[in-house]
Amino acid sequence: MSQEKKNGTTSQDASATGLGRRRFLNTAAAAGLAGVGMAACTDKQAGGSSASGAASGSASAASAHTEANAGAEAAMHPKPGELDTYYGLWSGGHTGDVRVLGMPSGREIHRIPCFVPDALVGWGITNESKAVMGTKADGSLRYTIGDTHHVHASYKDGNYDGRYAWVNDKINGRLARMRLDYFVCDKITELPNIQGFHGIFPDKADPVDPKINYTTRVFCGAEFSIPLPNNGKDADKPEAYHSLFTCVDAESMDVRWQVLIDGNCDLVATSYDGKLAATNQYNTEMGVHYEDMMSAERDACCFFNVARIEEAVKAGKFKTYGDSKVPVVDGTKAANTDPKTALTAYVSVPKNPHGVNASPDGKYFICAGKLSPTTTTIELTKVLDWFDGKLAKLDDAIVAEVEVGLGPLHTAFDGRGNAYTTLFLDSQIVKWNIDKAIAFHKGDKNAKYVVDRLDVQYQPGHLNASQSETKAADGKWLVTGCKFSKDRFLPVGPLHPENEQIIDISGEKMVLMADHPVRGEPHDFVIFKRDLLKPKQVYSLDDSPLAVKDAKDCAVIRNGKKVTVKLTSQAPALGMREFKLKKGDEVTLILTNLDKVEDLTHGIAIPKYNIQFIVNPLETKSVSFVADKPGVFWMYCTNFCHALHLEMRSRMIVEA
Ligand code: K7E
Ligand code: CUA
Ligand code: CA
Repeated sequence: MSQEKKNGTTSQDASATGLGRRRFLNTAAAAGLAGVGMAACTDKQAGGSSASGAASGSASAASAHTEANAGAEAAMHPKPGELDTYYGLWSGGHTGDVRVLGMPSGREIHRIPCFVPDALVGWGITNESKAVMGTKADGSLRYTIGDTHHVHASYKDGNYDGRYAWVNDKINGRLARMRLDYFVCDKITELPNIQGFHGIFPDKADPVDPKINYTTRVFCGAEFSIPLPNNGKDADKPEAYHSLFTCVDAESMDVRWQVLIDGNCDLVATSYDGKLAATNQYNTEMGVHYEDMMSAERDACCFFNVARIEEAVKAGKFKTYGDSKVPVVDGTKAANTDPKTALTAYVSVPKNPHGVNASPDGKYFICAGKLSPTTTTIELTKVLDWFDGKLAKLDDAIVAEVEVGLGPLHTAFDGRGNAYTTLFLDSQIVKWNIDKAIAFHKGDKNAKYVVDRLDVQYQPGHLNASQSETKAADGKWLVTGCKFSKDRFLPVGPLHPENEQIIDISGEKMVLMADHPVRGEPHDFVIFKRDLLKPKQVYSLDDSPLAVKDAKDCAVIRNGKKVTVKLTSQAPALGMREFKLKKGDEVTLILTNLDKVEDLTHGIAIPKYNIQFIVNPLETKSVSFVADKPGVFWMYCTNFCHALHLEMRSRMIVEA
């Protein structure tokens, strides 16, 4: 074993050999990055050092299915009728949705459409979903694409409380909220004056009021800097480019405030005491050009003092940009040199860090180096000490900075003091012990902080462990989202699925249990115990003011050209067998599903009118359209509901 200390970064070599795993994309990917600043990784990597505990890792994977994890094996393959023990909420990437998986089986149970229309449920077709998604003046959708990366759920007492989850849209800078009682998106907020909204994290408590021990804010990081205001005038003035860190109210989904910062935002983390939020920054150089973003050896993790920011907003110490009325406080370095009044604190972190994750004991934020082979452990009480004027040098809040392997991206936890970090370039997960990393960093060169390594297939992005981002981290399951799957599944042409790999982390060694193909392209996800959620199976008629509460209330109500059609569905018939419209009518059709039986969903399609949506038990939805095509249109139920499902239709007659 060899180790060295360089530029304040300590490193440990988990042991020799094991270049085999580099056969895959690693070499090419590393070579590609070399040109743009892998320099920080030093010559050690060439010697196959820090990242090369692989041999043992792959050996454990190969001999995976031993008696020790027979229980895990059984849990992974629930028998018919058995339920999973965990929920997983998965971002869908540029499908713009959120997926719900049962864990540890990895079975996909549901998709929650948010930013992108969904043909199954009629998301983007019904008036209710269009109101959430946002429309242009002509009633058409403002956006039809999205790119979801980070999904996180609301907290109470440091654990999920089953109220909400949130997910970002990187393309159009929007935050969506999902209700976890119905598993539907109920609000979307577009963030002003930002681009490339990437990291999000809900707070876990109020920074001031201890009674508010649950989520009331959601923090949003803007990855791309843009000229402020972005009006086409300052494209060639790099100094005009800025990035804003945004706070959204968890309940109203209004934007509360923003912070103008130096550098950019990548991923976001929040402390368990509510006092601190932070965002990793890979572009402290404020580079507008690609190469410029990799010129510095160290970037930063920017901390936000939430209470002070809100005091500044209250005191009127803010400005606004463009049409936005959102208060923007000044969090730039120049404006925050005095710790005792500072709103922000920039802890330095090596080269283009990516993920930042809060340890379940509440003590640390861990930044993954990406272009540096290190993880940086920042002690939160020390950051607070700095804000109190009790820590002379902010970077003294760094209690460990250790080598873990090539391309560290994200970190998960087992609640037993171990961290698990994805190594994108090494195609590995490294398990390392936080206390030992701290000891090693302090100078105890016998502290073996690398516990295990596991080869994954291939190039992992996110990973997460069961309950990892809560105080109840249980160290049972780890999942990693591999960005490449190459030879792992039947070939289906040029586009490969992603490979989600499920790993048993209950023992000392990680054991790879299963591969699951997933449609592109999940990023982050959370896995939590199923008893934290109590989803409802049936709506209440009172959920919609439009509800048609009785089949007798079905009617065509005319007011000039404006026509309201009130309709009910109850297996196996619709409330009206036929109804008449006139060509040119501006129609709003309201459909209530009067079946109150669990799982009895109906759908309604109107041929040639491009309309299809479903109504769940006791749910009401509406659509508006112009009856511009005369003729007979068989509206039919699309969702199999009954032996007479095929007969469940109604004639919409549009008179010429
Ligand atoms: Cu690493 Cu967008 Cu979370 Cu993807 S980000 S992996
Ligand atoms: Cu109602 Cu099918
Ligand atoms: Ca950089």
